[in-house]
Amino acid sequence: MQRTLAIVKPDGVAAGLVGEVVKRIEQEGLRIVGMRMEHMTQTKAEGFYYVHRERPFFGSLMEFMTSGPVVLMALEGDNAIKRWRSLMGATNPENADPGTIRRDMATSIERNVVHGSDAEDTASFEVNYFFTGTELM
Ligand code: 3AN
Repeated sequence: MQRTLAIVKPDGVAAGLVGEVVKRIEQEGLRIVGMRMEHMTQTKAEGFYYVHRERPFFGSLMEFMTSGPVVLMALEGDNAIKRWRSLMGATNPENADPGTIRRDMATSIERNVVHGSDAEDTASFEVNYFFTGTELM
């Protein structure tokens, strides 16, 4: 049993894609154990993407991630990290498999609709970054 963090990014929320993303998560059989909307501050976004702080796209990514509200979800299930990454598709939508969220809905490598934790240690950090124990069902 694993937990992972899912985010519908500002582009996905603005485009009205929350329902479609939630539908795909539920159809995959992943359980949503936490869910909240938040408009991230610069500080909150910088802390979340700390590992990317030296990357050339960091400033632009911060601007994008703070440009509007996101939907945060904690997902639970067997192999949840990998299953959610499979639903999402590759970071660059041009390389994402047909039928994935990013291939179907993303407009660029930056504005790619969703986020998902990529490993057990980052999943644990990311779920705890946004949810307290009592917020997880
Ligand atoms: P993923 O979200 O697939 O785990 P990461 O962790 O490598 O990808 O990147 C985090 C976020 O940074 C991506 N979701 C995307 O919004 C942005 N990003 C990654 N690579 C680039 C890039 N080359 N140019 C612009 N933005 C990028």
